Amino acid sequence: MRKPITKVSVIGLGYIGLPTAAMFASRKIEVVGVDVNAHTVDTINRGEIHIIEPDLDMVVSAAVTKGYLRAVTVPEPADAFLIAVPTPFTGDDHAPDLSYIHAACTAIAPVLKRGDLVILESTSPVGATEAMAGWLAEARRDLSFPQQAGEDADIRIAHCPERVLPGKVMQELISNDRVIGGMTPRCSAKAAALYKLFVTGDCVIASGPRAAEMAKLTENSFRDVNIAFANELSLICDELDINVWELIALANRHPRVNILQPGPGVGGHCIAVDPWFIVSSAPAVSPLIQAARGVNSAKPEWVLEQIKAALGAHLAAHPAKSASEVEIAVYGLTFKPDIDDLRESPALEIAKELAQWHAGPLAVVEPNIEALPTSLNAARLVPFAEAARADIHVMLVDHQMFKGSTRPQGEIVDTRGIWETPPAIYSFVDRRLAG
Ligand code: SAJ
Repeated sequence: MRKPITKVSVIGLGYIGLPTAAMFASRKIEVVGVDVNAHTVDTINRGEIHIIEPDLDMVVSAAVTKGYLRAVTVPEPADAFLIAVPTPFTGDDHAPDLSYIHAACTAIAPVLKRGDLVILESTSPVGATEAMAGWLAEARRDLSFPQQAGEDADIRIAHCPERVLPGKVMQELISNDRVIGGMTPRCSAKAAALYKLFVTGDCVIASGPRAAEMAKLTENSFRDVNIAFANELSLICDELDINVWELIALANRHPRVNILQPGPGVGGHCIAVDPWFIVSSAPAVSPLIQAARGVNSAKPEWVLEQIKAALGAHLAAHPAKSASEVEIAVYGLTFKPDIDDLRESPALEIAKELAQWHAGPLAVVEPNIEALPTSLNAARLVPFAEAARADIHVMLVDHQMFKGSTRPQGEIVDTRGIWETPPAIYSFVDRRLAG
C-alpha cells in the first residue's frame, strides 16, 4: 500500500502555481511552494502576494498564517510535485521553449523518492511530459519511471493542464473539470485523487499525457480561431458598411451559431501563444490555426490605420488645425477587461505606436493601473470624465466602467462595440409587432 499524499510541492509560484498551492493549503495539506525569485518567496512568506487575482490574497494570507503554506527557493522532499512554470516560445519560428520545465526537473530530481508523484501543469507542446519523464530518469538512475517500468515504476508522472481563466482563477480551480493525462492508469488515478482534495468538477482521465497536452492546446486554439473569425468579420463589415456587433448578434440567434466578439487583437500569455505549439508540431497540416494567428496578430495594425483615418477626417473638418493640436484619447490598456494585466496586450501595443507617431497630446484612461508604463511616457493617464474633451476617441478594452457610457463628441474608433451600439434586436413577439 502506498502512503497517502500529505505534503505537496508546487514549483513556480506565478499566476497558476500560487493559487494552486494556496488551494491545497486551504484544505489543510502541507504545501511548500518553490520559486527561483527570492523576492516572490519573501512576499509569500509574509502572507502577501505578488500578483493580482481576486480573493487570492485572503487565501494565501490565511494559509501562511495557519502554517500550511510556505515558500522556498530550493525544493525539499514532498509526496507530490506540481510543475507550473512558464512555457513560452522562442524566435520567429515560434518553437516551444521547455527550458523552465527542464530547470524544474533539475531542481526537484535530487529530492525525489520512491512513491512520489510528479505532475506537469504548464501548458505544453505534445511530448513535453514524456520529455520531462526522460529528464528526471536521466538525473535519477537509482529510481524507475513509467517509461521504463510502467505500473511498477517508483515515480508516477502525469500531465494535468491548468485551464483557469485569469480573473476567475479561485472559482475555476475548484469548479472546472480537470483533464488528467497519466503515463499509466495508476499515474492518472493518483493524480485524480490529489486534485479531488479541492476540485468539485470532474477529473476526466485521458488516454495519456499526449492527449491531455493536445486537449489544452486545442481549447485555446479553438478560442483563437473563433476570435479570428469575429475579427475578420469586423474588417469585412467595415468595407461593407455593416455594424459588426449587430451582425454577430443577429447570426448568434441561430441555435448552432455562437460567434465570439471582435476586438483590437488577442492578448495575454495563453491564447496568442498556445496555437503555435500545435503549429510547430504539425506545420504542414495546420493552415487554419496559422491563418487565425495571422488575422489576430494583424488586427492592431488595422486599428492603427483606422485611427490615422480618423485623424485625417478630423483635420479635413478643421483645416486651421495641425496634427499637434489634435488630442487623442485611448480607453483601456490591459489585455482584457477588468484586470490590471498589461502582458502581451494589443491595446498597449496600439497606444505605444500611437505615442510614437502622433504629434499631439495622447490621453489614456485605464482605471486598473496607478501609473503608465515607461513606454508611454509621452502620454497622460487621465480620469474617464477628463478624456471626453479629446478630439478622437479610441475604445480598446471593454472595461465595466466604459459599458453604457455616452458616445463622446468627435471621431470614434470603437474596437469593442461600446459606443457603436447595434440597434435593438426585437424578438418576433415584441408587443408592438404583436399588437
Ligand atoms: N478576446 C476577444 N474576443 C472574445 C474573447 C476574447 O477579442 O470574444 C480576447 C481578449 O480581449 C484577450 C484574449 O482574447 O485579449 C484572451 O482572453 P480570454 O479571456 O479569451 O482568455 P485568457 O487568455 O485570459 O485565458 C485563456 C482561457 N482559455 C479558454 O477560454 C479556452 C483559460 O481558460 C485558460 O486557462 C487560459 O487561456 C490559459 O492559461 O491557457
